[in-house]
Amino acid sequence: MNPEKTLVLIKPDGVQRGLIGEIIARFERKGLKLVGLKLLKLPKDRADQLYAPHQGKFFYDYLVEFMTSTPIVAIALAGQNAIELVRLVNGATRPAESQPGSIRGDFSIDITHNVVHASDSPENAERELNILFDPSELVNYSRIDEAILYSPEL
Ligand code: 3AN
Repeated sequence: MNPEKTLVLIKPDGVQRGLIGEIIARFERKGLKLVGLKLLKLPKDRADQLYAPHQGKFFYDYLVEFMTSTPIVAIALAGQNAIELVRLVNGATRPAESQPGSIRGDFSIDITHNVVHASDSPENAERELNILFDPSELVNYSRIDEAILYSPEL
């Protein structure tokens, strides 16, 4: 068992296109547990922190402008290997590589307006969760289906 927490953002295009329920349902059905959830307009300073690793790249200014343009949804998810699994559910960054069946593969055609963001490593998951959530906003609980979702520790 490798229990992890990770951050997903439903980007402004996902919210504007009415995809919030569809996207959250996919993570729930996978067996990932919602441990934090909020709708917000991302302040510019937090967008800068979130995308600090991309500062200086040609797409940076537009990415920050887009992410702060209209509301987003921030989701904290927990589960076994959550970081890697969430990125599979989201699909690849490049539109030509995101498989049908993934969120990006099913709902997007553009590399910036690509509906969702997710943390890509344990270090970034911790860093990004701290940017979007106060620790008091994350909840600890058991889901009733955990006993059947996971095999026992052997
Ligand atoms: P991912 O979101 O799949 O982890 P990253 O971390 O490489 O991808 O990039 C973060 C975001 O920056 C992407 N979701 C996308 O919105 C934007 N981005 C990345 N590469 C490009 C690019 N070549 N042109 C425009 N936007 C890009």
